[in-house]
Amino acid sequence: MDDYKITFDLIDTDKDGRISAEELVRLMEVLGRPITLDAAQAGVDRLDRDGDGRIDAEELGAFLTA
Ligand SMILES: [Ca+2]
Ligand SMILES: [Ca+2]
Repeated sequence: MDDYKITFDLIDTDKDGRISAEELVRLMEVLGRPITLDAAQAGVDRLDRDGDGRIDAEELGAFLTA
């Protein structure tokens, strides 16, 4: 399994195969760097390539391996 998929599974807490802005907020809280939902949504939008408003494993991989 690729490293980014392990990372993805850690972030995707509801296991629906997509990282939502809410999950990003939770991740940053865990990392001790809390962000607002608006900031998380902006981050999701930046990585989102197919325009569904969420990050899938491929989109995260494209970001991490860029
Ligand atoms: Ca999810
Ligand atoms: Ca997407």
